[in-house]
Amino acid sequence: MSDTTPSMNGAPASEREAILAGLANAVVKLDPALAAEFAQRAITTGPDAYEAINDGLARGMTVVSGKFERREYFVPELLRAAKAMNTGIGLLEPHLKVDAGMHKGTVVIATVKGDIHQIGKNLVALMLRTAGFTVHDRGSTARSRRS
Ligand code: B12
Repeated sequence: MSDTTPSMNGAPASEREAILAGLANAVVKLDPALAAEFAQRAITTGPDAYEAINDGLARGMTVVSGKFERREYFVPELLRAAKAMNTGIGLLEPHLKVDAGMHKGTVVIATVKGDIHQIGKNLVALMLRTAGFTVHDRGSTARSRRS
């Protein structure tokens, strides 16, 4: 594919790749302002919001995970990476294409009490909503059983 070949979303392939790389890089560089800048560029020119989240921001978080495991990043860096990721998602979310077809079902989702990880859970909830499911998100303090 040449540098100026249009992608499926309108933007040239090189521009699309640059935006996806920019989103990933913003998370790796722990930079919410950069994440916002590239999210805005995605909204204006493509790739679409789903791709921008999955192939951009989430790809960056995979790199961050590797750095955490190699002890190059620690919890404070993870928090800043999460902030960058959430900033990008917040801007992109209203632009996700929602499947307005048949109601597919209802899902209850949560992170169990004691575990504060919620980026993956939030992402899954977002994707289920855009796919036509009703999602009850119980947040990140849900008890694992009724007391
Ligand atoms: C970011 C992060 C954090 C952030 C979380 C910010 C937030 N608000 O969510 C912060 C800094 C708070 C954090 C804290 C801690 N963390 Co942490 N964290 C991570 C890290 C680097 C990335 C997780 C992430 O968001 N990934 C991006 C998302 C998009 O991917 P994902 O979570 O995998 O989700 C995808 C799939 O798993 C799946 N999925 C997820 N949920 C669901 C639900 C359903 C229903 C379905 C179908 C699919 C699905 O779909 C998602 C989208 O593709 C991982 C490393 C890793 N390898 O995962 C460690 C990791 C999860 N953390 C870990 C640890 C140990 C901790 C701490 C205990 C560290 C400490 N010493 O304090 C604390 C936990 C405190 C607590 N009480 O919970 C360990 C967990 C080990 C374990 N198995 O128990 C990991 C694996 C790192 C490691 N290798 O040691 N962490």
